[in-house]
Amino acid sequence: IKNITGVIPAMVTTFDENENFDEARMRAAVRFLIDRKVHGLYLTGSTGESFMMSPEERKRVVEVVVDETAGRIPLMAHVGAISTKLTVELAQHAEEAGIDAISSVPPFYWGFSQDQVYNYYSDVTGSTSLPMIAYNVPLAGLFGFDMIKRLSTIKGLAGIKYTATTHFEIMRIKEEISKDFIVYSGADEMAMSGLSFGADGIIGSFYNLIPEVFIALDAAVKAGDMEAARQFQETANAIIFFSLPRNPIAAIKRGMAWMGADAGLCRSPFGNFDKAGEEELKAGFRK
Ligand code: HMN
Repeated sequence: IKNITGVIPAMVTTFDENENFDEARMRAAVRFLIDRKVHGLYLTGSTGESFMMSPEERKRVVEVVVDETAGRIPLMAHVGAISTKLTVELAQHAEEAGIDAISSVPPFYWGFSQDQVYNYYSDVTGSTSLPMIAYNVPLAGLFGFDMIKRLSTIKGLAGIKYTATTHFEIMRIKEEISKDFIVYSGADEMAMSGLSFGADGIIGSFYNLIPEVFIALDAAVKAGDMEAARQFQETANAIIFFSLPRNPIAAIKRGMAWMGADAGLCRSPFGNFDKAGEEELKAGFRK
């Protein structure tokens, strides 16, 4: 896991016109991202629309991406589901398929107790020999620092994907838990902040679309060139904030299509762009 750092797209899942998983488009998207020098891929997360997919479909996506990647870059698979049993099944499948690390949101919807969440991570992490990256994201319920600390005591729980915006905690994790506890910053519009507060890498949706801007940003932060980093962030944020109110996952997929990797469509109820919407999007991105 030590070598999974840098810019990691939370990869989109490609669906066809009938909302079925489109394997050929997925393979093309993997090649597109590897050609653009991303440092790894994060599969079947929120951006991958995983909560709208069956377990069999999620497994198939993992298998296809492992096959197409052929070991060229490291792969993480988000295996989160509400029940421990299903998550363990997906985690063990990911390990057999050849994934390098697993990740999971906490069980959500019923408002599980801290002990239940802890037990979930402990059981899932113990079910494979892969490192686990816990996922701190407002949509599934943020952990809070004490819970992060508690989760870090689980053997094999190697780090956290931190999609909260309270970045002082990234620094605190490195200081009070361990500098070896891995942190991936998850808010693309704050990538510079996450990296400069000590994150080991960044995982997010927009790295499917404009990875080179973030690869340059990451390099600038590492070189201590904060002015250059700020400019890259500003460029990226124009695209991010134009997309956010307009169905961002579908927008990312359309943008990839214009660049030669048709990442297909989104599943309902997300919806997609009609011709006029796509033209407006294109014009907005050009600006
Ligand atoms: C994933 O699991 O697919 C992600 O990595 C999600 C990622 O962290 C995104 N956050 C959410 O979707 C809540 C961000 O990339 C986000 O889309 C971006 O920062 C724009 O706000």
